[in-house]
Order: sequence, then structure tokens, then C-alpha cells
Amino acid sequence: MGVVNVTPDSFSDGGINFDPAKAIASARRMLDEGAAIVDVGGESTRPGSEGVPAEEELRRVVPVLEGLVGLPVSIDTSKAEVARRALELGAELVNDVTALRADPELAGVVADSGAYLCLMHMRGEPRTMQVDPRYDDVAGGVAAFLEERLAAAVDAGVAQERICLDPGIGFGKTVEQNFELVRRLDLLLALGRPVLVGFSRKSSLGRILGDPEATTGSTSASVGAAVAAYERGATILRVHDVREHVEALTAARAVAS
Ligand code: HH2
Repeated sequence: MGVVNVTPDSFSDGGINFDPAKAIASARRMLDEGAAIVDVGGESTRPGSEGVPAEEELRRVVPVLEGLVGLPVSIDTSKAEVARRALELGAELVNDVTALRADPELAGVVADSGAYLCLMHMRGEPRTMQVDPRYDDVAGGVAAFLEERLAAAVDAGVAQERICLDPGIGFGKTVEQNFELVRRLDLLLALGRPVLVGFSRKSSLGRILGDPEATTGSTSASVGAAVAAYERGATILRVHDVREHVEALTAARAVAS
């Protein structure tokens, strides 16, 4: 899954794809490089961010979605109104970092459309999520949360076989907790759904390389984390640098098979 942030302020690629023509070109390049789908988002969820109203999110993503009609697209949103418009324009998957907790109408929009859905774990909300994240058992807690959100989505009418689960790397977790979640991916796989991991460029990757103030991580560290997640059973990797990840994952898959 290639990341296309149509935002001025995303943590690692803010501004690069804010111009719709640039976003469309980036998305097409990612698909050419081997991405199975591109994830288009109009709101940054970086630590400390405030969020944007639906009108602004739509203003950002609609021209990009219009330029990608007919191609495999996911919409990264927590808002029913944005998801509805994206699905009308051909998006196949709704990627909701709040796991259907932010907008009570989103579950119905996904259920009615028959789209795929990604449910991600986040502790708190982006504005405050990195303030002293504590868990007794991070992997067990994230698995219990996703099990409950999976049941809620199915209750709301979303077909279970259309749902994937995501531990939410960087969303209210310490550096150690992010790596532990990948180490214990078996707990999420036990829920019986495909697992998505988004470690790409996240600050924990910069921090383990010795910079305690890092806000991003390098491409090579991202690739290492993606391969580790793949080897532990993740089947969808959400990444900014598609070519590098496709090459590394092709090699990892050759070893595995
Ligand atoms: N990470 C980000 C955004 N959306 N969705 C899923 N399912 N999993 C993730 O790990 C995930 C996500 C944050 O990364 P990015 O989109 O690059 O930055 P920003 O939120 O600042 O736009």
C-alpha cells in the first residue's frame, strides 16, 4: 500500500503531494512500482495534529481521487462524508485510524458500499496520544481492542472477510512498544484477519538509530521493519517508498517460499 498524503503537514511527506497533479503522479508512480493499492489521505494524524473539517478534507482529496478513477485506491479518513464521496469515485477500501470510533455514520457507509475496511488501534487521539503511553501488556491490549472493534464492525453490517487489522504503529506507543507489537504480531493474526503494518518512516526508526529527537525514520530502516513484519505474518505494508519495499519484500518472499 503506497501512501499519498494530500496534506501540507504530514510528518514525513507533508507538502510533497499537496498539489493534486503531484499527488496523482506520485500515486501512478507507486502503482507502476508495484503497489497493490494507494492510500489517499487529506488529514494528517501525526502526533500533536488537530485535524481538519470535512469540507477541507474533501477539497484536498476529491481532485486526486478524480484523477485516479479506475485504479486501486484506499481512502484514509475517519469521516463518513469523505468516505462516501471517495467510494462514489471508486475507492475500494476505507482506512480508518479510529477504527469506527470517530464518526457514528462511517460503519453504515462502509457496510452499504461493500468496501474493504482497515481497523487501526490508536490510544487517545493524535493531539495527545504520545503523552505518556502506558499499557500493562501492549500486544495483548491492542489485540483485545481490535477484537472488540472487529465485532463492532461486523455488528454494523461490514462483512468480516472485508476487514483487515492494524496495530497502529506510532499511535500512542513508545519506541519499545512499537517494536514489541511487530514481535507479537501472532496475537493479531490469531484474530483471523489480514494484518496491515505501517512502520514506514516513523520516528521510532530514527530513534533506534541514535537520535532521541527524531521525528522520522529512514527508508532503509523502514524496509527492515517492513520485512520483519512480513516475516511475522503481515500481508499489507503501508509505505512511502514503494520501489524499495517491493524489491525487499520480493526477496523476502523468495526466501520464504
Ligand atoms: N499511519 C499514518 C496514517 N494512516 N493508517 C494505517 N492503517 N496505519 C498506519 O500506520 C497509518 C495510517 C501516519 O503516517 P502518514 O500518513 O505518513 O502521516 P500523517 O498522518 O502525518 O499524514
